Amino acid sequence: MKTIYSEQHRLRDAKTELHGGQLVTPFERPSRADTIIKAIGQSNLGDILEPETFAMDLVRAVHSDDFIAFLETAWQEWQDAGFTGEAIASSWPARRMQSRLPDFIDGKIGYYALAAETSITEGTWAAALASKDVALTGAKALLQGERGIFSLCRPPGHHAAIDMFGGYCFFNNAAIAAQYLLDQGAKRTAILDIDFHHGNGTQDIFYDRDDVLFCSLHGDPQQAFPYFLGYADEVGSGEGLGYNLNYPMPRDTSFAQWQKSLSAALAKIGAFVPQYLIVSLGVDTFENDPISFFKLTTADYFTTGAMIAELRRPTLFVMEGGYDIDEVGINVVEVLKGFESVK
Ligand code: Q9C
Ligand code: ZN
Repeated sequence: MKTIYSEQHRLRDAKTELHGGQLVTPFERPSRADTIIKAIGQSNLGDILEPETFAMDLVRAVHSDDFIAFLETAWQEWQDAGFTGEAIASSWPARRMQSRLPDFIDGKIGYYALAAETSITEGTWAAALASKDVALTGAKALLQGERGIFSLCRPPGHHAAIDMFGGYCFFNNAAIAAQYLLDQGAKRTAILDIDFHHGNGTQDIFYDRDDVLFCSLHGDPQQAFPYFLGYADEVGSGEGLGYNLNYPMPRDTSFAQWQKSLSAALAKIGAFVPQYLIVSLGVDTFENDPISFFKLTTADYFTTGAMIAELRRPTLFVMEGGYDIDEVGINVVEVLKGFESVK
């Protein structure tokens, strides 16, 4: 299996994340990709290729124009306002207030942020652009007949909604790839999100559509970020009714329990008969992940990859979360090796 990877991810190197009332070094940091690419290199999985550059139209197919324009200039506007720290939202259109877009950057960032932990910094825009190219290059390889591809996206994407960033995400790489596959002639694409966190952004983008089946396995929103979406009764709307499936699970969920949700999701995806499968691949379900609460072990990731391969669909793995820097690489490689083990 080929890996698509860009060094441009390094441009996303925020110094601050608001965590527990303190500004800490972000969990989503460049060394995550270093560990993953090193493990890929040592694994003999296959070649590591640079992405092509794709047109912004493909981003506009998923995100609103005003949101994209905001991301492009947010850091410059923050600096022009005289702020000396990284750009962090601190005011929101909360209940019974107006969702009207302010002019001033401190207000604008609150309008477009879904949470405060993710700061916008100097190279964020450039890194986010490269990350979507990594995803799209992987999708193009599927169109050209590859059976499995790994897009080592960083920054991640599944929390990014039509017009919101947050949860370490700016552009929704998996959603952009899915829309591209449809635009290139696919009738149906499924997205399986196995990151620990609910893929609220992907759900938002495809909620009223029946051409993308979205299935997300994640920590119960009563206990886990993003808190305000991801319940099992969110099943899609309009034509999309029945095409959004959430599998929230409690604290300390073991692989035996998690695997039942995975089997259920895979059965739904199989019945949908998608031309392509995109996996939002987070390994923050790992037992030692510093910000999550499931109990998967390294061996479980191989089994997970093999189960996904049993669908026998051309599959694009898009990197999302996973914050145990020492183990994130091996855990990703195990998923991909498990996938490759099924002939
Ligand atoms: N400060 C992804 O895995 N809440 N994003 C963090 C610790 C946000 C996770 C709590 C977690 C976002 C792609
Ligand atoms: Zn996550």
